[in-house]
Amino acid sequence: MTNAALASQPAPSVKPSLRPVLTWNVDTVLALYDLPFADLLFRAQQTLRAHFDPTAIQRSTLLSIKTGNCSEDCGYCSQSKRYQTGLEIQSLLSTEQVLAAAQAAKDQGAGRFCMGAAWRGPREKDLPAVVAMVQEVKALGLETCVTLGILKDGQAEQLKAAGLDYYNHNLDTAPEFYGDVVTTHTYQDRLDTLKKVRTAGLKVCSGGIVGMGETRRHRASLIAKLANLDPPPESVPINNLVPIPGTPLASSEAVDIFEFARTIAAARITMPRSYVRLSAGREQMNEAEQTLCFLAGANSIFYGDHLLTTSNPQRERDNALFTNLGLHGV
Ligand code: SAM
Ligand code: DTB
Ligand code: SF4
Repeated sequence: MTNAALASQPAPSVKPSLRPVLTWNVDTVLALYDLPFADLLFRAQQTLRAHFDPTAIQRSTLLSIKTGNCSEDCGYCSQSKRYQTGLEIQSLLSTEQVLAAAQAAKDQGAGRFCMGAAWRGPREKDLPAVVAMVQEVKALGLETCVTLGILKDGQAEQLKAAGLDYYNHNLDTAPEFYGDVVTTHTYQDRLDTLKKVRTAGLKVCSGGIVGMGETRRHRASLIAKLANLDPPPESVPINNLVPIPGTPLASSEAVDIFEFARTIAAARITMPRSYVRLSAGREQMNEAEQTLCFLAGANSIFYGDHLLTTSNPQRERDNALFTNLGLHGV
């Protein structure tokens, strides 16, 4: 599609049911990236405003429930046992420890609590403990999310029965670049897990990482892949690589903030009803850079001082930024 054709697409005032159904492909997403920056942000804002209160930012708090010693070789990750990252390994936390962290997250205003485990995927014997965590966190009145890796048949159903709302499983990058970053599992493995999650009736959280040495075309390809999931993920985390010393991607060149914001805008426009989360890497951005991402259509963040193994902006800093921008957390 040409830029002119893109620009002449129906305005969001057209009723959703009357809008033409678009199947995105790499070239149509690339055409978004190629728009003049202000045109791209304008379209992203139109899309956001057609579907969301633009002043409301969804907040999820993360907790690593099992840290490090992971069998996989994801080139960006501090938790792979193949890389010397100096990470302190932590076996599965107790339900009480998780519950205390969830209660604190709720008291501090988070709406969703996301529990992450450094597993290729959970073993059958791991699941009952996670099921108990989900049940108890849910009983606090929080939305629940877990990210446990590749699922086997039946596991998504067990999590759904426990009261799980979301399963996070990122496609992370373009299918054609994935093998440059991870060799111990495949893109198809990840797509298969997303299918299982959907079939079990869970909501999907899936996004990716920018800044792993991929090209713009790869970024567009990731966005097209996410947007063409049927239905698209309800939640789309866009992570900016946090370079971890000791990993193969430790010295990846940072992507400039405008390219990162273009990726957020492309996610917003292609997945109009999804929450697009400005995710890892926010600590490395100043207030103006984060604001650019909100203007590009991000309407969700990780809230709390820690991600999984790296740090996130202090809550007070986020609260001050929200006040300054007239945003409110939900
Ligand atoms: N082991 C599970 C898996 O791989 O799906 C769940 C945990 S894994 C740490 C969750 C996600 O965190 C990854 O898919 C990746 O998108 C993100 N992530 C991990 N390390 C990162 C880093 N250094 N910078 C940015 N994002 C990162
Ligand atoms: C996601 O897309 N980002 C979060 C969450 N889903 C699990 C994880 C970010 C991890 C950043 C690096 C770390 O703290 O280890
Ligand atoms: Fe393991 Fe997940 Fe890290 Fe890959 S991203 S090494 S699967 S924890």
